[in-house]
Amino acid sequence: MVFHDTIVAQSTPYGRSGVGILKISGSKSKDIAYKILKKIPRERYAQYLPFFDDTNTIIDKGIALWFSAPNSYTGEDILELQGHGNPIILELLIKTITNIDHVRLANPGEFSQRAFLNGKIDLIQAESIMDLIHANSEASVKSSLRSLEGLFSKKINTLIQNVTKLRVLIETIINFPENNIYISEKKINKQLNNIVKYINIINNIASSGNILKEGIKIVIIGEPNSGKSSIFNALLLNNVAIVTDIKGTTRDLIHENIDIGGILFQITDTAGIRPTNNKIEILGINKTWEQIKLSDHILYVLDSTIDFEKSYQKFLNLISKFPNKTRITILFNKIDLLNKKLFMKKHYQIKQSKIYLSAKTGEGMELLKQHLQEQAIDPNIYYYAEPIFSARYRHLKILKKIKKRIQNCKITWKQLNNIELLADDLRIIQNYFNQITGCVTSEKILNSIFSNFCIGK
Ligand SMILES: Nc1nc2c(ncn2[C@@H]2O[C@H](COP(=O)(O)OP(=O)(O)OP(=O)(O)O)[C@@H](O)[C@H]2O)c(=O)[nH]1
Ligand SMILES: [Mg+2]
Repeated sequence: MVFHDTIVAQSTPYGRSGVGILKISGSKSKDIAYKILKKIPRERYAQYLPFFDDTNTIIDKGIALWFSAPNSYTGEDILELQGHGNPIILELLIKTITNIDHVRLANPGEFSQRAFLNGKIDLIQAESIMDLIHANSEASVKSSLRSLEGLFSKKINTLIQNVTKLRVLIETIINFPENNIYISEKKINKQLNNIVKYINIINNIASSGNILKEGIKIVIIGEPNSGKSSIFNALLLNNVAIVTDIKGTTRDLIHENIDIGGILFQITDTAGIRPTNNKIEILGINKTWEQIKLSDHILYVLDSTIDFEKSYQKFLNLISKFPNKTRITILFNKIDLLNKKLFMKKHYQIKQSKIYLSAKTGEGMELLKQHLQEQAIDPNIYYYAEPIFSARYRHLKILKKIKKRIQNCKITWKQLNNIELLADDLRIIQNYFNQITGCVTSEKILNSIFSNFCIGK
């Protein structure tokens, strides 16, 4: 695909930095190279050259890289200039470059859009690049990279191949009845079942990719004054939540993201759960319950100075209302106020994981972080096992639709045994797959995806 305009953008973040990179893509890249560098750099070699402005004055010196079409990221001629990260110099360079006719600043995501439209990357890979730019923890970055290598595409393609095989067989039966090809009902059912099974596997793995991007949801709950907000602040190393000795201080939910050992967590501080007539507090407690339902892991805080039997009984009463599979850890807070060893003896009957800590002195806080990390990489809990790749909600939504459609198609097939209807269903299912891989996709979807990109990508 040939684009009329040549585009330029700064790939590095704005502001002063060690290196500032400009990326140029399009048919005018050669003219730009002659103007700025007085030559076209040797292809795929890093060359140290002076950069000239409109008045032929040297404004910077740096590395220039040249990639000829079609062997470049976008499939077009690409020039990359790596100069000093000085905003004034970079702006002057951009001004010099855009003074050439049909050269303009790139829109967000336009480089990747061109790469996609020129068949250099598929839609899944394009979306992964966006994930990569926005990924905010180390593990998320790795997950996005995996998708970029096309792992998700590979799995989806295997699935498409299975659907296509079945489709081809069925279309052949319909269109060439003289060939007398026969396929048993049982065999068709088996193939449809296999497709559903494969979708389930992809869904499980893809969901873990989303967990990574969003952060594993941790909610801190417990009785008023047990020290929930203090623990929340200690985890974040920041006094985000208000702490007082007045019961019912926290009313609203407070969410913060935190990176522990490369894994992203979303931690939420909540209103203490207790019977109350205070209208605002009741609203806060309702919100706490809503958050509990959304969470992957509940941290239940107990004040160690309060009679254990009583507070543990309260905890046991609440636990029956928690969602089934949610992980629970009891945090015995304020251990700075008592003799820990004597205190721990009483807890042999506790089945849940427990940690002794003091938000005040910091004792046990590292242990808590380690614990959160360990739980997060337990494959039985978060399906965090290899291979993880990042999948957008759109993919998951389409997979859901496909699964539903296949289930319906199985029912219709069983009831009516109509091979034409089955062929129709399979065609629709294949179209859904195309929405994932981007073979057929409306311009509207495309534009909305690429407009989420950063400029310079
Ligand atoms: N000695 C000691 N005091 C603590 C500790 N953690 C919290 N406190 C004190 O306990 C009181 C309540 O702390 P908060 O963190 O506000 O408790 P909370 O559970 O968020 O309370 P609500 O928001 O009212 O539900 C404050 O006076 C804190 O200073 C601790 O580890 N040791
Ligand atoms: Mg609080």
